[in-house]
Amino acid sequence: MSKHIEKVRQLLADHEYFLKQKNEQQAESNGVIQRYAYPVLTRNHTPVFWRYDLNPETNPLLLERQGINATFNAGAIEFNGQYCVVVRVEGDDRKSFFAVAESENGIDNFRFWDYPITLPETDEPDTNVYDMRLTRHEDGWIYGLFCTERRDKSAPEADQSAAEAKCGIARTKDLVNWERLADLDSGGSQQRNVVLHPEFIDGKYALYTRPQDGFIDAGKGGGIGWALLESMENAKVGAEKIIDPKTYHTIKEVKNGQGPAPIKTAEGWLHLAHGVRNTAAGLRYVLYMFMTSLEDPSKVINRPAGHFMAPLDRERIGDVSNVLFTNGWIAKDNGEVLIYYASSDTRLHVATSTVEKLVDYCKHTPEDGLRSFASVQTRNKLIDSNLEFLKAHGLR
Ligand code: M1P
Repeated sequence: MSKHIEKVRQLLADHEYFLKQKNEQQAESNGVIQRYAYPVLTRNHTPVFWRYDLNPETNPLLLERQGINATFNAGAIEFNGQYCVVVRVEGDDRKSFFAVAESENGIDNFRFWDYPITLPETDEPDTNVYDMRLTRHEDGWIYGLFCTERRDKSAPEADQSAAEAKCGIARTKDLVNWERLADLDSGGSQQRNVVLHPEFIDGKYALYTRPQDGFIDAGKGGGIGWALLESMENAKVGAEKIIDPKTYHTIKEVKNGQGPAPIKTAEGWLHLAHGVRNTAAGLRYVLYMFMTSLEDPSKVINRPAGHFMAPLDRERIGDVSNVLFTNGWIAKDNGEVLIYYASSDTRLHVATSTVEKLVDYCKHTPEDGLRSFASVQTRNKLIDSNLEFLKAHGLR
């Protein structure tokens, strides 16, 4: 027995040592964002007591019993003075669930709360739930909108992979107790990446949607949509318009989706999103930004071309390689922004920036000219102006 207790003590001590490791800024930065050397959450951050049976009678060999495969795509919120992320945790059984992890600085030493979130089900149980977007709405609730996935009932028995995606809705005041509301009724379309806007618009709730014809394929759908709703209870999408469409030969040619809820700034709403393109090696997911008008958040006012962040180095490899995905960021009172992004459906990272830099990035990065010739013209303008500057200052 004492030998077993000693082994458990060692397991806990090793884990504690690992959780206390400090993160470091990466040397390289483009000035807009600062990446960090280590992911903020990996499967190894999950508590030992989620994975091992510590009882010597039922597990004398002290083997891991219920492994965790990945910790990724996380919603984020400042809560009770802590930086909290609601993480998509995926067990070895391939089921995802939500769990809160918190950190004092948002950069390192994230710790999971003792229990994952017990998310109530609706009358039609979810097979899998993932990618929660958190919105602190002006109605006083914190909403979590997420994807609920179930088998496509119309698929033949031989097809055990056809699925249907809907937007699940839950709300909370404390991140512990969640009230589950009816799934979003979006007519015939499949929905992932649905995000609640934090303010009422004309007295209504406003959603960023992503209608698709199929589970993976956008079909005739796709693009980031906008819909106004009377209520979040029995929420139903009526009129829906696409405000940011998928576009040929761009980083969002196949599909795109709103990331976290937008951040309000003096110059407009800042949006972070993901765009997907096709390659010979499969789909490539990158992050991009845009801004919408304060008066009308469905009107895009700035469209910087191309990706804001793309998978780099070790980020490129994982369960679904070549993927960056985000559904959480936190704007601090001092203007700093913590961007939580996941790489390759495996682990969660943080990058830092500021509202000032992100607005500058959105306003001053040229739009996509949609042709190589236009891209060269845009770059030549920059080169002309820079060469003039360098000559004028005797630097060339
Ligand atoms: O595997 C990459 C991503 O694929 C999906 O994103 P989208 O809805 O745009 O297709 C989601 O399943 C997401 O969780 C995942 O990271």
